[in-house]
Amino acid sequence: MADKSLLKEFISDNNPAIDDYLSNHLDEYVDQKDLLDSMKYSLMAGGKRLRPLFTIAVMKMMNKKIEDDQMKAACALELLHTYSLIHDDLPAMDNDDLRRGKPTNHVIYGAGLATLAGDGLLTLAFQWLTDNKMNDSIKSKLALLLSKAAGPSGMVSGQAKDIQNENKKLTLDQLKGLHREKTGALIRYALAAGAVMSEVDNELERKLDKFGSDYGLAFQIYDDILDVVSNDKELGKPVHQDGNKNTYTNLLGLDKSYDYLKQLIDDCRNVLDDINTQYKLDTSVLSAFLDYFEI
Ligand code: GRG
Repeated sequence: MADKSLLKEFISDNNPAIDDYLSNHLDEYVDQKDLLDSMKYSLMAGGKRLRPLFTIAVMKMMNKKIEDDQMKAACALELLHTYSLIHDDLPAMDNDDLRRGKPTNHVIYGAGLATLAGDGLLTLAFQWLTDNKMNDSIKSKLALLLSKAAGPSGMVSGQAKDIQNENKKLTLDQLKGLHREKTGALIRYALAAGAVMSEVDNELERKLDKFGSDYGLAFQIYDDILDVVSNDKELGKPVHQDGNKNTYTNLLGLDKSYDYLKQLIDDCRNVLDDINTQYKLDTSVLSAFLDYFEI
């Protein structure tokens, strides 16, 4: 198993500030109490904060200070990510009763308020990105990138493909395309947001984008693998996942899914080596994010 200490240290150094920002600032923006409770319930339900952590990691690599405005922009993505999970769990979508071991938003607040909590978080994300004192060029770049990543050319498109292709067998390329949009686009954006706020040059922006893109795909494959492996562990015998679901493990089998994951992790490491050599930047924290994958 990889040594996760640097990743753990980075998380424990930065998650409290992310959690504080989210929990202390939401109230200012939400007028209706039940809506606020519902938004806060999912926002503070124990997410890993992976996406804002990535934005912060890039900025720290570039030796940029994370002031209040940058924290607000980094946390905007966590608002948007939380919306996607609330909507994904709704009866009309995955109809899940549990997330992170707790009842899902609609189980507590009802589908109507849960839908609105998601809508509120999505909209507020763009307010937090733009209602701050960063310069206009940075703000408009962030808003454009996030709208592309989250909207109908990104996550929403991936989710639509997922729903429309249930019970149909996709090719590997189709599955990759779906997951690059559904899961990968926000992770890719998280890196891009750090690059934009650090005002890096175009070449470095492209390299970080390649890292984000490969990491996003790896994250989804790992999620698919964990679904199978953790079921095996819990029940002490192999469990056949719903074979109709479009997952890497269903399409490639477990061994080939692991191989593909390893290949993507290698690709990510190569990008970081390249950044380290060319820009003399300390990529150790970004590299530590790869230790999330226990392979
Ligand atoms: C409803 C428009 C719309 C989109 C939903 C992201 C998504 C699209 C659905 C989630 C499905 C899912 C569980 C995918 C697996 C990978 C993934 C995105 C897991 C959740 O992200 P984490 O692990 O969540 O970062 P935490 O709980 O840490 O915040």
